[in-house]
Amino acid sequence: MTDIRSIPWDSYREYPVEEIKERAASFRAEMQRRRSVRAFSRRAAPREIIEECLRAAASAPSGANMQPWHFVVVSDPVTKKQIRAAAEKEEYEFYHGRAGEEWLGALSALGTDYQKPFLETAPYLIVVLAQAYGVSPEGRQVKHYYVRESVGIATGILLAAIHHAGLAALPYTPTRPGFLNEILGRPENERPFLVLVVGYPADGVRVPDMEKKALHEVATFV
Ligand code: IYR
Repeated sequence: MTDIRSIPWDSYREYPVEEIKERAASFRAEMQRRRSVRAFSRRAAPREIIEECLRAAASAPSGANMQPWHFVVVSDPVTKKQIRAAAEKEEYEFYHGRAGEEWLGALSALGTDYQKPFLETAPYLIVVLAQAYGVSPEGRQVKHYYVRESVGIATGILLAAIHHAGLAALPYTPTRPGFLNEILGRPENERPFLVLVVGYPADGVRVPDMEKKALHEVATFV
């Protein structure tokens, strides 16, 4: 290895192996309780919680440590209304033709349609943007690497952090998300990745009855 500027990893803690097993199982159980919800309460949640979850997300590994992400946290009611209106316009076209039969069939178990009231009711919309390239302080383009992988990892950590904190989230993927750049005034190098809708679930919220695949279906040990 080439000589690099390095520091000892003092924050690493090795637990006894029994404790590692317990930690793995308790995190597994905690993550298995997570559900995507599509009905949110209007109840506010402290911004500090969102800030902490974003700090966790921003700790994610990324290609050449370029950290090619930006998070816009929308709580302003007027902006949320604009986002809902623009999203529903795109989704209307999606559900009335653009999706096609196979896609609509796959979605039927979720009960989704073009209406997205949660974009206004939830206290926070975290718009995750992927930076296709960076821009130096002098205005030069800086190459970013493995952007989707990096932003995907950061988003996964964000979702886990929100769930672990005790709030609900919905990863919402607008069909044609370009409207988000316009509404939020984001630059050309940033592409919307997805929107995490965050808040308390609506009272008595219900979720689709569906299951995850078993370990042997998703993993192969060689
Ligand atoms: N973006 C649309 C459609 C949609 C697509 C997938 I794949 C989903 O898992 C859920 C929805 C919508 O949000 O309604």
